[in-house]
Parts: sequence; C-alpha cells; structure tokens
Amino acid sequence: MSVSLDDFPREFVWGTATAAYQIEGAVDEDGRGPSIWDTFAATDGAISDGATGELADDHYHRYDDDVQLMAGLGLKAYRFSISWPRIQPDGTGAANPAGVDFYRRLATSLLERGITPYATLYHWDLPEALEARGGWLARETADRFAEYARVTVEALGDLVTNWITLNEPWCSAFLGYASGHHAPGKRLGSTASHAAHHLLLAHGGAVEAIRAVSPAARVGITLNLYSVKAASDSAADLDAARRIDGLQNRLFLDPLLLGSYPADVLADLGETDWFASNPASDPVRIAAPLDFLGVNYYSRHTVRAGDSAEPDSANPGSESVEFVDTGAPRTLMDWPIHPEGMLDVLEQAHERQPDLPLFITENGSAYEDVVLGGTVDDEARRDYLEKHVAACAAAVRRGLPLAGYFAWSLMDNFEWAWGYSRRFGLVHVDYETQERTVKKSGRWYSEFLTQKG
Ligand code: IFM
Repeated sequence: MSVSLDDFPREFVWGTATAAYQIEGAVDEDGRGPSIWDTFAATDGAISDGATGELADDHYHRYDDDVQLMAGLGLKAYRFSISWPRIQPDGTGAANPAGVDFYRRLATSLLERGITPYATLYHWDLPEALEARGGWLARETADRFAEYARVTVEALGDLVTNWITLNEPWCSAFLGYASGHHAPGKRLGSTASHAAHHLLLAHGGAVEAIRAVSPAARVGITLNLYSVKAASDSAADLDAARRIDGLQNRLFLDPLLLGSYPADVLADLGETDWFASNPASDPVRIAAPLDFLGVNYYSRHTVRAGDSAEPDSANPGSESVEFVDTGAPRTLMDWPIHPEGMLDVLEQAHERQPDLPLFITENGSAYEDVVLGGTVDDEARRDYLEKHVAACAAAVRRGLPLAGYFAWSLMDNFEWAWGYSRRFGLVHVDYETQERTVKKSGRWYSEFLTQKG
C-alpha cells in the first residue's frame, strides 16, 4: 500500500484529536465544577480499572509542551474539546474567567505554532448540576447548551473559528441512558431516544447562537457512523441491518441533513408518539444549515437476526440483533478493521447533502503497547492508520467532499469505561511520570505529513 500527500488537495486539513476529560486532569482547579464523568468514574464498578480522569495526561498543566510536540510532528490542526464545567461550573450563567483563560492560552499556543484549532463544545462532560435537573432527558438542557455555546464563543471566537457542537450524540444518548456503560449510567431502554432528541435540539440551538456571535464561524457536528452490513441476504438479516443502521446512523443523519426523523426507526423504538408530541418547530431547529459534518469512523458492524433479547442493550427496540464475527482482524477494543467501510459512511452522509464538506474527525485503534528501548513499535496501529488514510485518498478520488482527517488520538488517554487500559495514542503516555514518547505510528504520520518538506 502506498498513499502520499499528493493524493490529497493542498488545503486538506491534517490533525489529531483529543477530548477534555480524557486528557486534562485538574478536575478541581480554577473553579471547574463537577461533571457527570467525575461522578460516574467515582462509582464502584463503572470503570474497568477503577480509574478516573482526575490526573489523566495532566494536559491542563502541560498543554504548551503538548502543542510543541504537535508542532514537531508537523500537525496543522488540532481538535480538542472544551470542558463545559470549566466554563460554566453549574451549567448556566456567565463564563468562569479562569476556565476561559485556559482555553485562550491553549488556542494562542496553537496559533503561534501554525496549528488551527477545531473546538468541540461537548465531548460528554455535562455539568453535574444539569444532570441533577434531568440531564439530557430534560428539554431545558438543550437551552442551557445554547447558552453555553454563546458564552464560550463570545469568549473565544476571536481565536477559534472552527466549532463542533457535539461529539457522538449516539454515545451520549444510548451508552449514557440505555446501556448505562457511560455517564450518567442510566438504563432506560427506548427512553434514551428522548436524550438523543434533546441533544440534537441542543446542537441546533448552539448553531444559531454561534452564528449570532461570530459570523465568521464555521460550524459542524460530529457523529460516530458505522458501516453496517447484513450477515446474509435473508429478509430477517437485512431487517437487522436496517435496524442497526437506523439507530446508529440514520437517527442522526436524517434529522440533521434531511430535516426529519426516519419513521421506521421511531417505530422500532416504540417512540413514534413521543416524537410527534414535540413542537413542530423542532425539526427546523435541528436541521440548521451546517458548514461541515464531522464523521468519527472506526469500524463496521455485520449483523443478523437473533432470537434472544440482550438486557440493557444500547440498541433498544432492536435488542435481539446479533453482531457477527466475520473473521476480520480486530483491534484491542474488539472492533473489526474495515478501512473500506469509511467510504460507506462518507457516501451515506454525502447523498443526503451533496455540497456539505466532510471531515473525518476521529479514526484510530487501540493496541497493547510496550515501551522498549525508548520507543513503541506499534506496527498494527501504524498499519491501521495508513490503511485509513488510504481510504481517505480513495474518497477524494471518488469525488467525495472530504476536507480533512484527524487521527484519534494525539496521545494515550482515559478511555471512558475502559479507564487507562486501552491506548489509542500516536504518542505514548507513561501515567506514572507523564513522559510522552512518540510511537512508530506517530513517526509514520509525521513523515507522511512532512514528506514535501
Ligand atoms: O475515546 C473515544 C472518543 O472519546 C470518542 N470516540 C471514540 C474514541 C475511542 O473509543
């Protein structure tokens, strides 16, 4: 396989991505309020290794060195997230100056080194005070989010122009409120779809608020999309694929890009009446015009009809669908590796809004890493990266409006319910010493990006 920078337009954006709670640490500093992830991580049994994000990569204190590291690797863009409870410790009201100051220093450090900031407003760390008022099950949380977007962009809009409202609302809704694997750890079956609706409303309100504050802003949202295939051509297996594609992809793509929910998915969920009971203006707010769509692509699902319902499924209403092992190689997350599936999801978005620029805002792999002789020989991760960058090149050749790629992740970090037991970084982090070591995959990415000098 060979892929080169020449396969991409000159203006193609190359970067890495992280998220606040996964790297910052400093959870009690400078007036930050508690988030649902502080509470969840402190809950017995919630995190596989019992860890929390209390220290994580200590990026809050080491951000300048981390930006220097990115610059040294030749990265031109950085997608990070802003911690809502640093800006609004209680989830409402004026911006906390110390919280704003951290992100101003981070954005300034990036700009000084020629790295373009892409800021995500919500990567899962809801202020605990809002969870106490119903979290994403409460419609009011959508209004709070629009207010948070406004105060944040007022404070940072002179430094940051690329804004991503939400990261992976499917995870917030269905891992947070159906399977309970993520904060706030609720297991409410199809009611989780109400959280999805409020997240999408929050996104729409934020788009409007951002544009009102900063006409120069470029605004998008990031979805985790999966290539979904049926295990066979049987009607039952095709229906299983329709259901999972519906819940994971179309439940978000359709309202955002087409202006309405897919009726079959609401019926699968048993929530047709609840969705119909919402104000008729909701679909218009959700479908606010975007400047780009962010796609997080990791894997493909191959599914078939099963006959036993998995309890507390992240796929409520479709609990009996089975995920099939096709023998494809897998990462340490047990996610099958299918670089070609990236084209499926890009096409799926593209066919809904052909002029909308697309970004891969995350793509990466977890593997068992060993530091030996001061280096990490993560050939499997390097290979995954190269194959997915090549899939991006194929997308560009096909004429898809792909505008950028962000590798997940810049460095190893707190992998949510897996704690520190799953490493995704291009840079290894020694959690005892906080030493950073660029892995072979990071060196490959750097050489790829700097091959034209
Ligand atoms: O670490 C996560 C990230 O926060 C969201 N997308 C998937 C990554 C890997 O699981």
